[in-house]
Amino acid sequence: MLTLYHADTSVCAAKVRLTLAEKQLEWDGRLLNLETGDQFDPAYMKLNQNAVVPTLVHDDVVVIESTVINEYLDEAFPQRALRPSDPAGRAQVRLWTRREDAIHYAINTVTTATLFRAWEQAKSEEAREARVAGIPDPLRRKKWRELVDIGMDSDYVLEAFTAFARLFLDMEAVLEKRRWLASDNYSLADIGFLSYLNRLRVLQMDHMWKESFPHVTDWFERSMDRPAFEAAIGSWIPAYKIQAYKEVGDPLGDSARRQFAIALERLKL
Ligand SMILES: N[C@@H](CCC(=O)N[C@@H](CS)C(=O)NCC(=O)O)C(=O)O
Repeated sequence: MLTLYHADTSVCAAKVRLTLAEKQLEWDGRLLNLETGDQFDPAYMKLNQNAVVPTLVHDDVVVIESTVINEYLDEAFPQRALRPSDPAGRAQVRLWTRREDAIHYAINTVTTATLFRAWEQAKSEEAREARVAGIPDPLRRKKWRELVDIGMDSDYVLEAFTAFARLFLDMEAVLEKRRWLASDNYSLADIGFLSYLNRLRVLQMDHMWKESFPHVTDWFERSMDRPAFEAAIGSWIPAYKIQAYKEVGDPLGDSARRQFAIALERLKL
């Protein structure tokens, strides 16, 4: 029996839902509301001491960390394999998936500078302070405060856009030569980035690849065409959140383009 603790728009939970969908596995979901703090419930924190989703429970085995969960699923359920069978191919998958944490951090930056910032600004000063005081890690607290204060102009955003620029440059170079990131077959490497790019898309920031990286654009379209995309990502994002991402993203188009151009320039130097 597979149980996934997840959240509707969580990008890392979506990565695991993609793997479950691609492998056509049956699973039970426990949906957490991250905005009201379900992740801090002591019973949940016994499963995942980091107070984040996703967490997978497979019979009596508890697995945390989305990248590790995906690899676990592919090993525990070898049918519809999502990794090549040869060591060289698997090394390619790992080279991509080990970058997911950096991209996760960057997506968290952009979501905080846009949607979370808008939500925080609608709150009273006291409620905003209470939210920031509730972040246990001082580095995350500092980042949250700066992004809520200055949004897209923060250096955290430039750092995030630099991570995206580096990723798209590398993806483009590989996708010129083969159909998918790790080989000619779809794999955990592709799954690892799809929900992150989709977050940028709903924030109206897909110009980052559409205007400069044709192979990444084609990869993203082919990935979205797979039935797993709708099952694992599209159908989980509530309409009001799609609308909210668009409303905050639209007016930020120019500053996003400007930051991305600076990031690309930086990498060419
Ligand atoms: N490295 C972890 C990251 C987990 C993570 O940050 N999850 C986010 C959602 S994508 C979360 O639960 N956030 C809740 C919070 O920060 O309070 C993984 O890949 O599983």
